[in-house]
Parts: sequence; C-alpha cells; structure tokens
Amino acid sequence: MSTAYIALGSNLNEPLEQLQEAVVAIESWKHSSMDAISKVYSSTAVGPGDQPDYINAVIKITTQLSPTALLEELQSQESIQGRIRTEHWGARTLDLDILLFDNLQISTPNLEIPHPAMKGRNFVLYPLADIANLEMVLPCGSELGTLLDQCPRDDLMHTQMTLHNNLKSE
Ligand code: ROI
Repeated sequence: MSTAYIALGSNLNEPLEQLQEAVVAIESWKHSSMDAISKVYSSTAVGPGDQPDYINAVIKITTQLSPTALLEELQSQESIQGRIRTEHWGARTLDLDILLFDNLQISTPNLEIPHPAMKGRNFVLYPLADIANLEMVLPCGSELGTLLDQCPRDDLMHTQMTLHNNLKSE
C-alpha cells in the first residue's frame, strides 16, 4: 500500500461540483481509500489571460496502484468529467495532479513526482498543509512547513464549502 496526495482544481462548469464528483468517484475505487480531504480554497488563476477563479483542494489516499496506474485512473476521471486538453495552462473542468507518492521521485515524459510546480503554488501547499504534517519532509529534502513559509498566501482564501465524502457520511 502506498500513500498519495492529489491536488484537485477546477474553474469551469460549477467547479465545486466538479471537485465533489471527483471525490465521490475516487472514494468508490476498490483499490484505494480516501484518508483525508482538505478545506476548499478559491484562488485567482495562475496562467494566461482572463480565466475564471479556481476552486482547489488536496486529498490523501492509500492505494494499491502504481504511480502510472494512478495517473491513468485520474486522467480517466478527468475525461469522464469532460476535460478537453487544448490550451496549455488553459481553463479546465477538472485537474487531478499527483503531488506526492510515498517518498518516490519519478521523472518520465508523462509523469513527474513530486509535482514539479507544487513548491511555489499556494493553492497546492496550503490545502496540503491542512491534511499533512508540517514536519513532513518532501523528497527534495525540504519540510512542508518551510515551503509554506516561503510561499505567500496572497489572495488564496479557504471557503466555507466542504467536500463531503458522501459514501462515508451515510
Ligand atoms: N491556477 C489556480 N489558481 N489553481 C489551479 O488549480 C490552477 N491550475 C492550473 C493553472 C492553469 C496553472 N493555474 C491554476 O493548471
């Protein structure tokens, strides 16, 4: 069994519902279990032009999948939820990124773990810190708390919304 942290982001087609649908789908996976869900954040888009604001969160799962199999499952869920890969860094209905997978470092054309941009992104680090220990040492050798101190919060806001885990709350 492995532990993985996954970032969720959406800025199209009812973003909160997109994240909710993804959480419910991942929760139903037979090979994985959901361990934690961060608060829900809103943030201005990093990237080109005029994009709507994003809704972001991070989840922690325990999984029997390999990193590549996990990536495939996440991409398949993105497709189910209508993501069309067009513009690089463009608006999207659902983005599911593997941030960390155990203590692995992977660098292939399709998959890079830890996620290469996570260190500088407040919309990733703050939700991650909701559900991970600040003393957690990332494969790069930095503690999560140190990265957080170096990453301005800017206009990142946590919302009052929560991503329910529907299956467990029933
Ligand atoms: N900007 C924000 N605020 N949140 C995201 O999840 C996000 N995802 C992206 C890009 C386009 C880089 N910008 C983002 O992929």
